[in-house]
Amino acid sequence: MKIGIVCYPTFGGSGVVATELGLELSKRGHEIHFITYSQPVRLELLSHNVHYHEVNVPEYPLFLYQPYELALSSKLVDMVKLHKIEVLHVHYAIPHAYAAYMAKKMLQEEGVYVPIVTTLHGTDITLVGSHPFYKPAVTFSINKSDAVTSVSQSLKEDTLRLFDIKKEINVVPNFIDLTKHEPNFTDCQRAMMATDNEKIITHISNFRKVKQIPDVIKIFNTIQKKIPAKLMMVGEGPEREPAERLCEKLGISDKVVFFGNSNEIDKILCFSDLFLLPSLTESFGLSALEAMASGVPVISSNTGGIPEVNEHGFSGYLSEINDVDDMSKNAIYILSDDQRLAAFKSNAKAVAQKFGIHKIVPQYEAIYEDTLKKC
Ligand code: GMT
Repeated sequence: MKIGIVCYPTFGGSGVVATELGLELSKRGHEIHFITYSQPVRLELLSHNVHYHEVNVPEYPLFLYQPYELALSSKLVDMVKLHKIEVLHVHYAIPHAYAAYMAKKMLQEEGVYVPIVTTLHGTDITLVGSHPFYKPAVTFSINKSDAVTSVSQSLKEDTLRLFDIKKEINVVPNFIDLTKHEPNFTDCQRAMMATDNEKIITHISNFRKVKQIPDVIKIFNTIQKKIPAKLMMVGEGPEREPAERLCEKLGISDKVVFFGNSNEIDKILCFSDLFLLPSLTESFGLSALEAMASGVPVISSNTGGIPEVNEHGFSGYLSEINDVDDMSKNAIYILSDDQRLAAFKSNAKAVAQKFGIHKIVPQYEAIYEDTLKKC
């Protein structure tokens, strides 16, 4: 099939999932066209069946806000016609589902039919999309999609609760290329980061409020009082600077490394002993799955889709949002006994197998085929 993929090209989970999906589909013989405003961060190699088309938004001083949706839908029309794209798969409803619907209608005027598959990722529903200023347009574009998927059962339920949705929502969980997390794939440089007696704790996110970064620091602060440890903070975002200040205030700056954004998270996860994800909400928690695939147990909040990924008492522990004391207690419990830590590590890896890329991607292929049959 010739598939157009629209996503945010940034380090966010939705862009990562869209990019990994496109790359896997290309390996399975499909022709993939990424259509977005810059080259997706995990899209390193373009090839004969992986293409990238940039959406340009010309600046005009009259506009306080440049009309990205308009530029995107025009680009979609042009690319569908030029490359004979058969299906458009848009990741993150805002504004992609809306722009894709407009493109579809414009194409119909010219006798070209292209079905739209919309994947809901989380904040497009739980935080941004349900805002009254966006809600009618988000509801409309979800209902007008030819197929709708959500990355967890929890996100499906949130969508049905928050919006008046007439369309069937298929749950297609996020996935992971397990081979990239195999020890022999990664050159593990643990000795560079910590001594043998220190445990390595990791957090990866876009450092937004929803990630509860102060909780990450507080949990680590409690851990390091009992167990020699280092904290790896990976990612960029508005909460990074306050986090650095909090570390200074607590006198733990020498034990915390801020990496910024990284394309090599497997290299950081390979030497990690524990992953912290105390988010306020999380439709899935792709970073937790990436950690688990590397054999890193997860201490997380019990929110959204996280319990569909992190199995309480097996691959890690779940605590109520903001319950820093419980999360610290669970972390110390796992880390304080090497045999127990080894068992949690192997459990985490075992759970991650359920989300292997080869199990999940065929589900998307079946959805594309189904939408094509109906047209
Ligand atoms: O986590 C973020 O804030 C980024 C966001 C995104 O849209 O890129 O992530 C969402 O989609 C990911 C991929 O499906 C999920 O793993 C994340 O849980 C979800 N984030 C939230 O729901 C907060």
